[in-house]
Amino acid sequence: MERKWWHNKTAYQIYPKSFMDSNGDGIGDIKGIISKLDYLKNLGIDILWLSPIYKSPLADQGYDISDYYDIDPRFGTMEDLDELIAKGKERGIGIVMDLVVNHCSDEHEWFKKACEDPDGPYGQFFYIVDHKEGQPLPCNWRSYFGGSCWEKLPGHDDKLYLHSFHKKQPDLNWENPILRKEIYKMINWWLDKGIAGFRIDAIINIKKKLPFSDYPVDREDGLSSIENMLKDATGIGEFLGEMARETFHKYDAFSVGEVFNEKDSELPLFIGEGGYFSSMFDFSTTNLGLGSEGWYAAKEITANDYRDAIFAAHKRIEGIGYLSNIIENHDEPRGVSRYIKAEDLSDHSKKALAGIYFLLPGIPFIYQGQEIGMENLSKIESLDQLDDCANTQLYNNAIDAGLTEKDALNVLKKHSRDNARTPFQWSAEQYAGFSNTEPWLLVNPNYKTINLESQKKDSDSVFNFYKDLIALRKDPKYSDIFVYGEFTPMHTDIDNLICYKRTGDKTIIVYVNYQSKDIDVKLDSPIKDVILSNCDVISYNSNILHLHGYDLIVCEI
Ligand code: TEU
Ligand code: CA
Repeated sequence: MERKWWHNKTAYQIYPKSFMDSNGDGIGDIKGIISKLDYLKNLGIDILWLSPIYKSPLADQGYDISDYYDIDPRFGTMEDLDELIAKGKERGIGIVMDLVVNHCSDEHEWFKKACEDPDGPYGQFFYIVDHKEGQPLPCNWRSYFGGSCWEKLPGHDDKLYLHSFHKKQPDLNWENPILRKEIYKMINWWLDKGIAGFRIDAIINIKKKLPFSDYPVDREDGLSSIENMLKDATGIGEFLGEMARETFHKYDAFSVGEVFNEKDSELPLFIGEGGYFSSMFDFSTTNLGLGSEGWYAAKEITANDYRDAIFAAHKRIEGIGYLSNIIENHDEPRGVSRYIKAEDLSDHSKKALAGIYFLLPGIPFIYQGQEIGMENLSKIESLDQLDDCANTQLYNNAIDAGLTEKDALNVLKKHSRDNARTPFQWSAEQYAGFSNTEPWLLVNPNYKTINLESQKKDSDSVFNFYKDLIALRKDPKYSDIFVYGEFTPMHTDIDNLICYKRTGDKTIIVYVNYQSKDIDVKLDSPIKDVILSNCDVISYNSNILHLHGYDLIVCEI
């Protein structure tokens, strides 16, 4: 596989609104990010992905863009961003922007013009259909945020427009080559500004199965998940290939797709040599336990479920391309709260989870606060405490299924995206050192015990363990093995043991006892050296390794 500049990098995702507030308005901003560049450099970060900071009404926290060429004043100015790009470069940190082009905001110029003249050129930028009151809708697809994906076109009672997400996020019509050209022009404008690339939002949604048709109803609301239609949509490669050729490939830019439901046969085209994207995220664990009813009915995840999912994901792309590995992001609950049993949650088990994903093949992404072990909110008393537009569906689904209000709030406690959007916990000071005024979203009350300040000087902290993991991946003795080495799942017959081998000019085995009880593992070969672990005491002899609960041992054999 041709070596690319991004292969041996460590990436970090910032949710700007919650990272650092520099001007005391309770909202994170670009100057706040600039003030933390040395922190990120010291941590060992090479690629910095910013969730959207473009002009937006923030109906979906910036994933509803009203001007692709301007920065929302709540986050700062274009000059601030130019400064961030330049100062990032001085530190060897490339800025990756969020490319949100399945939809724009209903406050975007294009949509306003479409409403003025639905039959004119801008009307063709969207999916706008004629519709008479009382007639059936063009199709029964459910928006990702609940309810029908059809909404009346403002000012036109006889027309509807399509929105896969929020009704303030009208879908752009990628079947229109003029629209696509506008998108490519915008992408290249940003790449000319010197950003390192893009994370590409919800991109699998740009190709619909047309003409519009109903899919099997899968819930009480009489609608059908959009994902049922996506399974039938073919031909997305025409758009993705054209976009890559017209943009990313011309700049050797890093591009990572937020791709769900891609087909096995498409993988080489998606992330293979010269593929549509440099990489795509491994989402193999994010929907574990989820059925068609919704999150209120999700099953608990076992260690074997988690292991089998990530192992299958990596075997599936073996020899094809690169995955970008995560345990969380701005759409997910905190990884340590999602993938570690509540009764087992500790710094020890948080480090075990970190080691499992971090030493896999591919590019590790750290989401802001993950490096200090930030957790879900421990209590949610009412919906008003939260903000995310996706909470309503989560909550209503549970209530409609007969759960009590208390249990429905519990579903939010486990699955609301706001769990990942509470302000970064810098210190035990007021508002966790994020701002000197009340932040836009509540600070997790555990900030007094979980914060960066208290961990920086503690060599045993989660933070310093992440530093050790990043340093290990960059260590010239081992880097090639972790970046390009073979990946071999091991002992998949042993319950709750997550074990894999990485092979290059040396052989490294990662052992994780992902449960609270101790186990003994028969060694495949004598241990030459323990190169990283989360435990104080390691007991092994020439053929047995003893693992306490949540012990992680990385050894050279
Ligand atoms: O998320 C995309 C997304 O959430 C769907 O593709 C996903 O399958 C669905 O939500 C079920 O989990 C991106 C952004 O990351 C998210 O924050 C935005 O809300 C969304 O797109 C719309 O831009
Ligand atoms: Ca601010």
